[in-house]
Amino acid sequence: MGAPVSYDVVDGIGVISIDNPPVNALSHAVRSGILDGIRTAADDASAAVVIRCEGRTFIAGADITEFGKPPKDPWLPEVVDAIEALDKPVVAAIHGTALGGGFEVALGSHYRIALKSAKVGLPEVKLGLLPGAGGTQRTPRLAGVQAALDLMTSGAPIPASSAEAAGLVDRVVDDGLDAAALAYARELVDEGAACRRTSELPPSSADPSIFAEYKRQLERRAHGQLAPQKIVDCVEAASRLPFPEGSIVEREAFMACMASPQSAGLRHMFFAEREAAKINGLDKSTPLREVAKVGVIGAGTMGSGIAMNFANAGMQVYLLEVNDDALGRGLETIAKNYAGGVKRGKMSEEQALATRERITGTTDYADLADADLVVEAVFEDLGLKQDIFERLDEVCKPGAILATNTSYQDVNKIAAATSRPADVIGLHFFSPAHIMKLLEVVRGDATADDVLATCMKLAKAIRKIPVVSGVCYGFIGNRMLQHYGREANLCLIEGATPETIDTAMQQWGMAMGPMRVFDLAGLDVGYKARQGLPPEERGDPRAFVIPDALVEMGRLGQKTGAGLYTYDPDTRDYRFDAESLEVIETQAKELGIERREIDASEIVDRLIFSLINEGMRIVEEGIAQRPSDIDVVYVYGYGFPAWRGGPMFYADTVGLDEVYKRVCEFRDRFGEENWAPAPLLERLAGEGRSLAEWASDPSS
Ligand code: T1G
Repeated sequence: MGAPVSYDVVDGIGVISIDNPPVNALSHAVRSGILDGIRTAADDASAAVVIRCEGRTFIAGADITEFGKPPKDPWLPEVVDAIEALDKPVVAAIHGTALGGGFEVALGSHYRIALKSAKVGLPEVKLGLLPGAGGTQRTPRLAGVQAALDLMTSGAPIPASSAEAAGLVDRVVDDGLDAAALAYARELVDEGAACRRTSELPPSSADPSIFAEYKRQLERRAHGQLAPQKIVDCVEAASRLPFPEGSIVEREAFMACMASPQSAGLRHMFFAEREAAKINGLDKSTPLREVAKVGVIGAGTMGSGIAMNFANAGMQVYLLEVNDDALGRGLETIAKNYAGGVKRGKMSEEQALATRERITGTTDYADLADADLVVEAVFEDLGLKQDIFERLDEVCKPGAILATNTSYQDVNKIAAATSRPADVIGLHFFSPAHIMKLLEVVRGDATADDVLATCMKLAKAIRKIPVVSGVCYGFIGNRMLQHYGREANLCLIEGATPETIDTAMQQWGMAMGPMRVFDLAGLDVGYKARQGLPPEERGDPRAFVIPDALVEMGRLGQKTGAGLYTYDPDTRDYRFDAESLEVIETQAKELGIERREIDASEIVDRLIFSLINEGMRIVEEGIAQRPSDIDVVYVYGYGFPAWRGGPMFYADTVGLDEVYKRVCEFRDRFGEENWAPAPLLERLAGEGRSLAEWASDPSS
């Protein structure tokens, strides 16, 4: 492959073209190539310069694959400063998504022209970083302090029109970007336009109090995260210091973020999410099945949300229920969800209507005859699911993919109810199904490769993040959640309160403490599952007598206004009340448990290390393809803090020897049944190896 950057002179205009697929990332070769182009332009007869990109997007940022390796000159700030210092007008021509260092290249240019369909952004914060090539100093000078803070701390891209309104882009064209950029450069030359250097603008004035207030908001919105706070410091410097001094503040802040474990975790998650979409051993050229018409069986909360996902992706959906009443309730839920989306500005009324109209309700299986995919989403009863799949086997056309949304049931047993087990797969959505990003794609023993590959691609089409799971009770996420939940309930009966447990876990970084999660999901879910089991199969009573007692008092959780907490019906504010404490203390007494003080570090270690220990088993059994898949499951499905990189990455951060030591301590204190160290954990700890190292060669 040739050099990723070329330089030509077109009608007297120097053109620097970058061609570094897939996203024109600023690799060392690209940085060098741009600098060479600028140096060439400085000495040739060109009157101005255009910087443009081949492929689907303008530069999408620094090359993340180079992070953590020894930096190689030229650094990006040097390249951006050279662009800005050129003594002839430089125009950046933006299409696709100009992100991070890519947008900083554009900001170092003197003028910016963008396609209407283009977006610009500074998403470094999503990697635990901040714009490190002048972005924190140039953005406020062009768009003002507030807009700069919002752009950089959210990391969200904005459309070209908004960027133009904010002063970050000068011109927006509908199409013909290359020609428009050349014409713009020519125009600038003809009118003798100056080389407009943002670094020469004065500091962007601001009320100093804005920064402290912004930091307070971030402490809530991005609790415990370093990069957002550092971004505020950099913008504060840009409001006070000349560009060179402000750039020193930026450089120091950038290096601090780059060295942080938080950035390491977030960068790990960036690649883990993309790695999860790849299926080991599956030929990339596996032909995919066409999916245009989808059937969904069950119009309950899950089925309705699942139907919306496919309608949102432009597919025709048939939503089937057993009778008109149930169907009507489902369609009403869907209407409410779309109305909520319109109210929150997610879509227009017209878009909501057009999307809703792609969903047709029916009570007749015959309507599913030509569906390309059917997703069963009825309640968790294996027999019922098997009956439904038998029916689908009769009704659906050959080649239709038959999927179950089951959370726990054995996909192989469901597949065995049909004459076409190769067409059967699990698509485990997470509630609320039209919002949660995670999709566990459960590969049955007989699932055909093309069915699996089709579903992995379909996941991206419906804006989900797929992770392949093998068949076991609870697949990846819920299997690990059982251990996490067990330890939370044991801490509760042993002496903690819902508040101390939730506070410990939320301070550590979990989006929601386990007690609030139990109340949200409903304490009756576990209760019903246990009632269906003989007593000897229900597990350790210490782990469920409290929620069961609450259920039997009618305190099912948030949906009944009270569970472990009580909930304000209007605001949903929650508080821990005396009745709940009385239930906890009574149950402990009945089991002869002497309640004790349990500190936050014990709570955190028991809950998180129980996740890690089970995750090690899941990887060793091959239920998950790789440890990072488990990280994706937990970050996108269970509110695990992305800046800690997911449970398995976190295990390496702590060190497997330390994890193993704590697990052995808990085994010695609480017994082998719950805390037998996973064999892989024991082995790797003994060998002094990390999980990441093992994952690079699992046969080792
Ligand atoms: N570096 C290296 N590889 C990248 C990359 C990057 N910046 N962005 C994407 N890729 C790879 C990705 O791993 C995947 O590879 C392929 O491109 C397609 O990506 C100094 C320090 C641009 C919106 O954070 O947001 O600049 O799996 O599947 O869904 O201030 O990629 O095919 O082998 O995501 O169409 C700031 C990150 C960096 C942008 C396209 N920039 N990328 O989304 O495709 S830090 C970012 C994205 C920085 C400076 C700082 C998205 C996208 P593979 P994809 P997509």
